[in-house]
Amino acid sequence: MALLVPLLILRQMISILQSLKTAKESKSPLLAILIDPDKFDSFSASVFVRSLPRATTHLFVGGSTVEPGATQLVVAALKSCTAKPVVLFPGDYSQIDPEADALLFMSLLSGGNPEYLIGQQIKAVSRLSDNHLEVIPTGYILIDGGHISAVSRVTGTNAIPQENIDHICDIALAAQFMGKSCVYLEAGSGAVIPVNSEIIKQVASKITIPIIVGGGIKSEAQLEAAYNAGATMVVIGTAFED
Ligand code: 1GP
Repeated sequence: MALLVPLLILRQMISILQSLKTAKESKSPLLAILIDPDKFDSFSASVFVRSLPRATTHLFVGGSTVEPGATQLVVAALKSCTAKPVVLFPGDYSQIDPEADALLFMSLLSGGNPEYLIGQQIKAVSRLSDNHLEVIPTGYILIDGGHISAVSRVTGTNAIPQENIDHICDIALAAQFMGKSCVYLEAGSGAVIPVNSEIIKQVASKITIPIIVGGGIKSEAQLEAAYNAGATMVVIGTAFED
């Protein structure tokens, strides 16, 4: 018990949500590299960690569909060779692993499928009650990235066209009013077109919670454009895999 207390304090000290808030306030944006557990070789985790871009602040783990147990193997492998925070970005509740540092507890607000608005979240509860995984309430908004994304396929929902900026802003503000701690603007993994800077800018002008942006970001210019428009964190998966 005596040892547990400092561990709990340490976990609280490195709250991921707090780091998002601090990054937003100090305008020091964050970079998360997304790992798809089905494509990751856990035996090469240390090589992977050494190859990360220097600017990497967080590791995200998850995918729209993942083999049972794969997430847990990846989290364990990463935790054994890096101190970078490991954040779950799950496609469904089966990907929740208490050994990670935090969980984006997402609700897909852009689509009308109750399973991804509240169904998966209820199923997740039994995996969350007895551990200290940091749970970050996240409004997840799927925006058209120029292709049919895995999120769209799995959830059976349509992405919002990029030109519907007012609608995207309304969803983001609704997320804030509902008590979400951050908003994730998602163009979908492998998007042809990332979330437009104007969307990020408009959303950032309406809400006060941090904005995470991901999907199709491949170049330094796109990364900088997202940061300059108001993204607190950018998530890159495919470009780093490639
Ligand atoms: C997907 O936003 C993430 O959920 C990352 O997308 O793989 O296109 O970088 P990419």
